[in-house]
Amino acid sequence: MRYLQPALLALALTFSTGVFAHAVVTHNSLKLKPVPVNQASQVELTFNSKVELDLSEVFLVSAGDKMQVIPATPGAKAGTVLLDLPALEPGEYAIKLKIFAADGHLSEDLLRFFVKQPK
Ligand SMILES: [Cu+2]
Repeated sequence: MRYLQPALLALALTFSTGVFAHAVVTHNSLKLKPVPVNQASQVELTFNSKVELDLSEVFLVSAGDKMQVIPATPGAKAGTVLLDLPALEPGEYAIKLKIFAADGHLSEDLLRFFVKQPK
C-alpha cells in the first residue's frame, strides 16, 4: 500500500468496507502490570478495530522527549498488539502511537507510564 496517499487510501477503504470508527485503545496492560525495572518486557494493547501494523508506528518516549521506534506485532486475539519494550531504568516514559485502522484512518495516542523500583 502507498504510504504517500493516505487520503486516497482512506477513501478507497471507506467505500469498500463501509464506515468504521478509528482504532482506539480500549485496554492496555500498563494499568494492570507495571513495567519491570531494567528488564525487557511486553505491553499488550487492545483496539476497538483491526489495525494495519505495516502502516502504523509506535515509539517509546523517554526523558528529554527522546523517541525511539519499538517493535509492534499482532497479538493472539483479534485487535490486540504486542509492543516490545527494552530494559528501562526507573523514570517517566510514554508510548506514542500512530495507528492506522482497517478503514485507513490514522489516530494518535500517548500512553504515559512510570517505571518504579520495587519497595
Ligand atoms: Cu476511522
